[in-house]
Amino acid sequence: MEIKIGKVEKKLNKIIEEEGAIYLVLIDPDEKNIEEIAEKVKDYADAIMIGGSIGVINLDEVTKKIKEITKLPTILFPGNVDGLTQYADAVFFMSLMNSTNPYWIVNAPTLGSLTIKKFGLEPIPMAYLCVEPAKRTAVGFVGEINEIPQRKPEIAAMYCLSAKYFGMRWAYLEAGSGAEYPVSNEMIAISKKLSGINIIVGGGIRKPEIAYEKVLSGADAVVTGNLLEKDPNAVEEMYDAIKKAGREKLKNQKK
Ligand code: 1GP
Repeated sequence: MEIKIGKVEKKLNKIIEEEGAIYLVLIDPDEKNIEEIAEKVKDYADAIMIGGSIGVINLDEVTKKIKEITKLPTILFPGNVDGLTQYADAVFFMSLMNSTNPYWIVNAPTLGSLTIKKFGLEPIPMAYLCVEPAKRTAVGFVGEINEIPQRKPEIAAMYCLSAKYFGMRWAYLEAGSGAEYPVSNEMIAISKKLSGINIIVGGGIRKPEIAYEKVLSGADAVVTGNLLEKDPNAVEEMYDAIKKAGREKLKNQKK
């Protein structure tokens, strides 16, 4: 039987093809100013990710509220099996491949799989890879990671290739929410080149010029979380930088 790609993933792929990159805004359901963020980002983000590493409360209500404000696709980014709601459109079906605990690699997604089916959520298969300095952030602690060192970009690239061979269509290079520095351009470039799958980059991206560099290096998607929690207006400049870099990347590819 042929594996079908769902509506949300198709839409994201189309934007990547036409605009060179997508901008994903991560909303932590525990944040206080969710309505303000959703209102502000609705004209800029390509999709909204909903999730957090340290437990979730009111996920149903938060997701419903976001959907009332914006028509953007909502993609769950579950920190554990409790990060699922029937009110979202899709879910990153992810394996934290470089965890030291099999729970995060395969058990959590397996325990969540029946709920995903029952809720009718579109699963988007993704390798979740935690890169230095993620160990010093919540995801590194909770996910018990074997951190990929920044000076060994080929290790991240190898994981992305492995993800592709496992049939995953996306890999997320994660430096951790609030990271002091993001994933390096070199790591992004080599990961994209070796695997060819969609590369998402996030963690510690706070400036438009940094997002711009990440896209030009080969990122297909940039995620910001903290930035907009502090200043929802920052979405505009971030969006402009990502789309500008996307256009340049497409031009370079044609040369
Ligand atoms: C976390 O990569 C995301 O999973 C976002 O990180 O909060 O640092 O933008 P920031």
